[in-house]
Amino acid sequence: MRIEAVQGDITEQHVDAVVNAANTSLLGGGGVDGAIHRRGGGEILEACRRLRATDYPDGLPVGSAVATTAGELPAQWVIHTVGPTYSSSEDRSASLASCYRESLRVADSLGARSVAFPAVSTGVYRYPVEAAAEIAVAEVRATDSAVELVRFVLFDERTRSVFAEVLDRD
Ligand code: AR6
Repeated sequence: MRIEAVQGDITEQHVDAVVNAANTSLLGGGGVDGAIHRRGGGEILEACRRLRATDYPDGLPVGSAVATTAGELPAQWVIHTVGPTYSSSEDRSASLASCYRESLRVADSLGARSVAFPAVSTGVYRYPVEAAAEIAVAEVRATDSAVELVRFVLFDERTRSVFAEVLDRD
């Protein structure tokens, strides 16, 4: 598996699947989630509504992942995952690791060979970037998957350089 960190917009990635930093409702929000629904069109929201009406009446649990069409995005699928909100009093790293592991499991079930991830939980959910990058890289490396390319797509240069530094460590 090749793992890389680039600066960019996740909605523009030509990969098999892009991961959405969603919330439990699956019905949209700001940040990556807002951008994916805006650029991907209404088909993604329709698919999310169907998931809520069928498999996830109570919403998608934190640390889980589920796929929908990518609508008008260049990718084929969106894999929605729900990161934990950061807490200074409770260690939620296992939930964040689960987002990466479960997203790769869903990618495998789709036959996706290239997957782009945003820095899940580091925006609205306030997870510190350094800790989030360490969890993301360690979990992707530890996950047994047929995915050949994992691309971390980071919106700003600071976040990209933190991910690149963690990737370079060993
Ligand atoms: N491409 C790549 N990265 C982006 C993009 C983009 N188009 N837009 C923002 N980022 P966030 P979270 C970066 O807030 O912390 C939503 O309202 C951003 O700078 O998108 O998991 C959901 O509905 C940050 O580094 O996700 C949830 O309610 C990173 O992506 C909640 O926010 C993640 O920021 C999820 O919060």
